[in-house]
Amino acid sequence: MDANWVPFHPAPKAPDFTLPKGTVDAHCHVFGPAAAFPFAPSRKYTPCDAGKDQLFALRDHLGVSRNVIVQATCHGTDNRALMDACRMAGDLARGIASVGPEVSDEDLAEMHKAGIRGVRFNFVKRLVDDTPKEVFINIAQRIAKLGWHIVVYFEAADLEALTPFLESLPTILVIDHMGRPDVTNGIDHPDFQRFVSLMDRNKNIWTKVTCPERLTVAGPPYDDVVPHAAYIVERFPDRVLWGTDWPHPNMKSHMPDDGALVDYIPKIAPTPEQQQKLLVDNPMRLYWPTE
Ligand code: 0GY
Repeated sequence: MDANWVPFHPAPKAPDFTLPKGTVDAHCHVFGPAAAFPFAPSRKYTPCDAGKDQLFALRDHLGVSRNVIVQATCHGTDNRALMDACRMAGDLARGIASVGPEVSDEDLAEMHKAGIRGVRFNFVKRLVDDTPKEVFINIAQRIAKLGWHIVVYFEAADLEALTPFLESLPTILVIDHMGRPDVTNGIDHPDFQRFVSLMDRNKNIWTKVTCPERLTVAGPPYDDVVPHAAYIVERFPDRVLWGTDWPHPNMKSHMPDDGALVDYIPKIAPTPEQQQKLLVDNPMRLYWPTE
């Protein structure tokens, strides 16, 4: 583990907010454990172990029913820890993988069987080396045939340049953490409104109203992020997802209490209708569709 690595909260509080039955944590990760699932040589950080058993214990502690586990960059394109977690959870987890151009159709079929339902395209320079757009386009065309979708992670400054590429992709896109707005700019700022208008124009684009702990400048309880997230939930109630982001990779300023992250939900989704869509109906439609 990196010398300055901050491990996840050892004992999150019991949430005061009672999650609706069937809540999905639609953004979380597993790290290793490294003895069973070594980290990738190409990784930009080496985290603490944070395996499936700890994730499932957190799920039960918070009152969450299901997880969508997103491949973390410390595992590169080796999806074994992710697939193992999905298999062990049975129908209670789905996964988002990272794949390279070398992935075979057999690999993809195996992933589908394990519960993988999408791939993540990452543009955050401190996390990954550049991938040529043609590689992403080729992967997108292949996974579209499986009915999968694409999770996209980028920084707000990259949105303008990425927009034509994003709008050319053939599947549902789920954008991580509202495109990482600078919350010191208000919701009327052109950068945030650029993100809003991308979602307005493209009904296939969804977003996760996640990671107030990353976007905050003020710190817990993250009230400076509420206006942005509440705006997105109100405007796009059918295309938003929530998640913890456990075990919170690369958090340096502080480590959030996952129970407090649950208590933040009613601030951004104040009505029971919004909560039901954000926490249950939307992720179920995307990850557990009734065939
Ligand atoms: C997140 C955010 C981060 C890391 C990763 O895969 C990852 O390593 O996603 C980050 O450092 O901002 O969504 O977990």
